[in-house]
Amino acid sequence: MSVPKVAAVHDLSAYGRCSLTIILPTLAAMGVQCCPVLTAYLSTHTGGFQGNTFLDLTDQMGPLTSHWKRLDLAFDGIYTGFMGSAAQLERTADFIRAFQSPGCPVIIDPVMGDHGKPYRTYTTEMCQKMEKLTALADIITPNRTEAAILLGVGYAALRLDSEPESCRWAERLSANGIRSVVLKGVSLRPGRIGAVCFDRETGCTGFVDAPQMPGQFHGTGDLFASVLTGALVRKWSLIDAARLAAEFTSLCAKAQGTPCREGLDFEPQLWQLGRRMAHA
Ligand code: PXL
Repeated sequence: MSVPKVAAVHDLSAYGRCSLTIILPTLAAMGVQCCPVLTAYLSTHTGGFQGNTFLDLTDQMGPLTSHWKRLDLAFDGIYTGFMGSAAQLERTADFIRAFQSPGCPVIIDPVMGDHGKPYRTYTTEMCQKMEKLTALADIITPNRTEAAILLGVGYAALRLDSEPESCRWAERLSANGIRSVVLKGVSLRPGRIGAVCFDRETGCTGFVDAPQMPGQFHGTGDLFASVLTGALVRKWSLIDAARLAAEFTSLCAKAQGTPCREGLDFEPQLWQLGRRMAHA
């Protein structure tokens, strides 16, 4: 089997695990090649550290897209996440339009916020453009905050503690069934956390969960979406990919125990992900 390739439109934050410092090793452990489309280079991520540097690489994205088109490159998946500016969202849409093809799922993690609030760098314009960008997605992976922003409903109204209600939100996010949805942060039982999945291929909703560790761990959303992406391009079904993502994220949080802004110590656990892929 040839190694599947994922074009990952993300930033590189040098310290504090998130985005590419999670995506590159995770996809590699799953037997997937990651081709980064670098949006920005930061000294740290923006959550929990103050005064980070931000080298904006938006101007590189157009020339990179043209060069890859001239080379006639093709990908088995496109995966996008955190955005640094409104212009970056436009270039990302151009990139997706240039490389989207049948058999190349576009996975958009609409990173915008958490705990009911947008991240401090996200403007209203960026949130509106993110909502437009999700129209290009085959699969979206919002958390509760992002789902509320995408649907234009209040955070408090979007409860994810009952199965029928969670399923209804996931279906609404599918935009009439045209895209699949993995809605994260669903907790139907105390001590468990997971996601409700709407699969546009089958029209069915399903639920996955795993033990929930107390506290907030930075970068769990990126780890979850990376594992999901890796499994999808290795041709796992949506529900199996989401289950693996929930279980592996939980396993890493359990192994670490102490939440911190440096993110999950996921590296020592990657061999387990490799083993799951090898035995699938
Ligand atoms: O985890 C998402 C993410 C990615 N990249 C940067 C971030 C964040 C979340 O805060 O700050 C730079």
